[in-house]
Amino acid sequence: MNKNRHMKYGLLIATVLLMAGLMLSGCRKDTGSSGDPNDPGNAGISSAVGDDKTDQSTNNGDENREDTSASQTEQEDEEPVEIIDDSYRNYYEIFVYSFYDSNGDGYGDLNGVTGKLDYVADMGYTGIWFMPVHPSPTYHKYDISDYYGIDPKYGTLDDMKNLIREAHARNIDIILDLVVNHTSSIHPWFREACAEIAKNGEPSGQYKDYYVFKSQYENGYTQVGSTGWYYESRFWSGMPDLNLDDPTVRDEIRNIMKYWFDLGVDGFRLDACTSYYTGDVEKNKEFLHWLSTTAHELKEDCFLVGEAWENADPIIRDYYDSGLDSFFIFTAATGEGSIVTGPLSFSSKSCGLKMNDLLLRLQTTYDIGIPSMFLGNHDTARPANFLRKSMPDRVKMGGGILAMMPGALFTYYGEEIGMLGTGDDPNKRIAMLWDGLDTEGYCKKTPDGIKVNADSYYFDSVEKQLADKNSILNYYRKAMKLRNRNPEIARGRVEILNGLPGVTAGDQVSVTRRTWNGSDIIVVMNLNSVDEEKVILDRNILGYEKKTGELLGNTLTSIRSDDTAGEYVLPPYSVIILR
Ligand SMILES: [Ca+2]
Ligand SMILES: [Ca+2]
Repeated sequence: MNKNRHMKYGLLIATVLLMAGLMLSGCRKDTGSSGDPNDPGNAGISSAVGDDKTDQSTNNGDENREDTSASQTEQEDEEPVEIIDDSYRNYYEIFVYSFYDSNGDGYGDLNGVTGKLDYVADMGYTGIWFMPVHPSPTYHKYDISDYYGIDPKYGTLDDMKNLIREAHARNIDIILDLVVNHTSSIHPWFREACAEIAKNGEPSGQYKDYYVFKSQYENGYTQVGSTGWYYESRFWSGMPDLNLDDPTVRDEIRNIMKYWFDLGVDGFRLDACTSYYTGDVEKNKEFLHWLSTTAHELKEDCFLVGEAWENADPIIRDYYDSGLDSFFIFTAATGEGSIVTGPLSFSSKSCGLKMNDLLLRLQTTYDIGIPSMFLGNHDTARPANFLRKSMPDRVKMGGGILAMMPGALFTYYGEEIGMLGTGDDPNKRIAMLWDGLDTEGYCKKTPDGIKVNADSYYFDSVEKQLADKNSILNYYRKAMKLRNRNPEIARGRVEILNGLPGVTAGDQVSVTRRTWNGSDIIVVMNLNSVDEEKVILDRNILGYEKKTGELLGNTLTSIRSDDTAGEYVLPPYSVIILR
């Protein structure tokens, strides 16, 4: 192992023992085995789910040759893992509103999150990104009316302080959404500025330069009452754009960051950072540079990640010149992104090579910063939608690919149980299914009052999936822990091994070396959705000892491995780590 000086011990032994007990509680029917006949994913492609009608013998006919190290790997999964105190973390994105209701008023709240921190930690997450928690007139709270407060539905400032303390005690960093492209239209700054215009017929007073007022209508502007003035409001009238050129506004933003850093917050996710100056990349970069410099002066090791929703790699690459720690890699995420169209493509016969292409492109393109990898978030369709709910192994492999990516990783709450959500935003933000629709903690007040019922959840609850070894949840849990146990994955240089001497592997298989801090591992991924793949890796040439970890899309299959001969037979959608 490496000798990183900043390592700390992570997990709670009690939780580990509890989980070990749950894992042994038996194999239940696969949570996703009820295939959807209407799903096009079922046409022509055999989904390798653990359903009775799926013949596992085609993948793995010989139970006797089952890998004897499998039980050993399972034990290793449960061992406490050292969490490195840096920004290459597994972040879990939480929408507090829909997460866990601790006081029964129907809304999720901060104390509900605190009560679930053991769950978050046990899943292998080492950071949380909170969507806005501040007072706001909307359910989603992306229009903030007080940057220093906590929305009363979510709790109090003391609840937040307690949550931060409890999270840090579990080695979980906290990052907050920093929404400074705009405020709410009910923010006192904006109300005061508008009152001055109504009174004096033109912008005046203390807040006249906080927003962008014009005396002529332009696209993206809204009229101030019945005056002859208009304010910039790129998203909608309830979100007036701040004037980020104004030094006083910058002072306000600095004060907001300082306030939350002083309370223990570890960083920020920067909302809508390409809209700071609409259509002006250079000015956006200048502001991001200021923001980054200011934040790191306040807290040297803070983590800032920008939401630059761009579909072209060169533009995001360009944004890294601002010096910001990280940006979300939208080009890899969603149903149209390069993860789904590359290594998870149905039509390609070289998904392994496509995985390698993606890894190399990330490395050369984002060498100067941390790529923040994700599949979906609160603004996109959920991964179980675009990876196809009828193919749970593919849904799992999406998480497996994420877990094998360099950089920081983000999972949107509910993704780990395959929750669905597409179309209008509220559908993408429904309540976490802990147990049932009437059990403790379920958030009954739905976003914007949309109708949610049992059909809104295709896969089982957290409770049921915890007890099912073959569930999406237990796959994610194992994937996150594998990532934590092998820090080379998030932080290491990638070297493609396919085609090199000593490597025999088909094009559906990705074989890469990851090197970091004087230590290296080999990651082998079978991205063939239907067939097993045999891989031969010469130990003398490649310099590894043995298989130390694995991820199976279907736990009813198994990996056949012979470390001495360097021969491994990987079932569809499986991953092994050699060290
Ligand atoms: Ca509540
Ligand atoms: Ca703006």
